[in-house]
Amino acid sequence: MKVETLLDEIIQKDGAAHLTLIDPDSQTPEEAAKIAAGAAAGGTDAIMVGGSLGSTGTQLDETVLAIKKCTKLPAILFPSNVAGLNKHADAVFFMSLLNSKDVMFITTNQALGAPIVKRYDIEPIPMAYIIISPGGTAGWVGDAKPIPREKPELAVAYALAAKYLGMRWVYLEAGSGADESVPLAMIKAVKGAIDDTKLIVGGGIMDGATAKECVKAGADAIVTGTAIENGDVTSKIREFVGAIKK
Ligand code: 1GP
Repeated sequence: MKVETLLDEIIQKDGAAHLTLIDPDSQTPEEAAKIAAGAAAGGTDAIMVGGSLGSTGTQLDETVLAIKKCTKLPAILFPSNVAGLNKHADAVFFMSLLNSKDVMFITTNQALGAPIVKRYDIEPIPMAYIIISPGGTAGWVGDAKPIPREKPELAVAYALAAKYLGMRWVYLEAGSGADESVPLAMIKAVKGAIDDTKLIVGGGIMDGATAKECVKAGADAIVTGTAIENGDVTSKIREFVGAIKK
């Protein structure tokens, strides 16, 4: 089954999906595999692999392979540029950073990457990536003009543009480790506008209660990474999964 179909079905059945983000630059491939296995035991739906810095080459390759060895969950690439592609993954969020000021992150990396995605035969999932203030490293590296937190209408405008361009997924990103996650009013306004286009929310979601609020506001999927960096991965993921699923 296609990864996108699987995610669609999970969202339909459970009300929301949980995605665990693993940055290959943050630990060894063996440690990444342990995190993935722990997250799988906690009930996460897929493993996203990527990061803004250093998620390339051998480190990425060995991390994806190690994750694939220890879990049956789909591994979805979350690349910051063309170097974040890898042939061992199941799918790639084929994303455009719509509010970047640099065409590299809007269409150039996509053009450079598209033939590679085809050659590797990994499933592209079309996604708009929209950086919300503060935006973190992703915002800085991607040369974004982060959307001010009190301007949901700007996020709506970008998300609607994504929908009209045919993208089936929209990701509102506050930045990894952000002090505050994407504002609930913004999530609500965006989901109200894009309707059946899937909405992913990530950045700064540190507990189940916050994840639940994001889903109640309209998020179809929640991404967490930082929250599982210390402590017991399985119980933390269980907290998120228990909070967001029907
Ligand atoms: C970053 O949205 C993701 O791209 C996850 O953010 O690390 O804050 O969970 P956190």
